Amino acid sequence: MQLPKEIMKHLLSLFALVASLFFANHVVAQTIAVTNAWARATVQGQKATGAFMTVTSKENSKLVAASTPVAGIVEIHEMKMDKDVMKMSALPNGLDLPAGKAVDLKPGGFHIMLMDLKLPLNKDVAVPLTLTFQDSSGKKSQQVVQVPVSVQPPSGQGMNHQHGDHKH
Ligand SMILES: [Cu+2]
Repeated sequence: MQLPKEIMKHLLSLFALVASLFFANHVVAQTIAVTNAWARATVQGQKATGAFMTVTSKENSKLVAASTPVAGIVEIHEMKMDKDVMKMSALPNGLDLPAGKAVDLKPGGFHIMLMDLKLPLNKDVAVPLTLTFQDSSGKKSQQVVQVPVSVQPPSGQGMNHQHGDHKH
């Protein structure tokens, strides 16, 4: 069967359009936003510290691993009360990132533990952190985040509560 040339052209451009939309959607769907990242500065001789951030995934996903050249061991930790004692432990199955939910990694809660530090983390430098995510089909992807080092949480973090009584 031979289609007229004009129809063929239209079909081809329609096909290209559908393909590009599919591709664009696919890329957007994979997007995982990492914001407010920071790592706590260390003092002389300190071999471990924590990195914190807010992670929002558009699809159900998991943070399964992290790595950085400045630390020999990097683990995803959870801190919680156990019989009145604060304890932290590695999350064996990674950190769940439910679709559309902003998951906070912060002091006293989830955090990325940097251990066996190769050098002191001085404030005002930034360290690259490679985050490995796994989607619900098991497919892994990586994202590199530049994490600024600071003594305190960056200003604004933890103060983003909405005040309903503002009248401007
Ligand atoms: Cu820890």
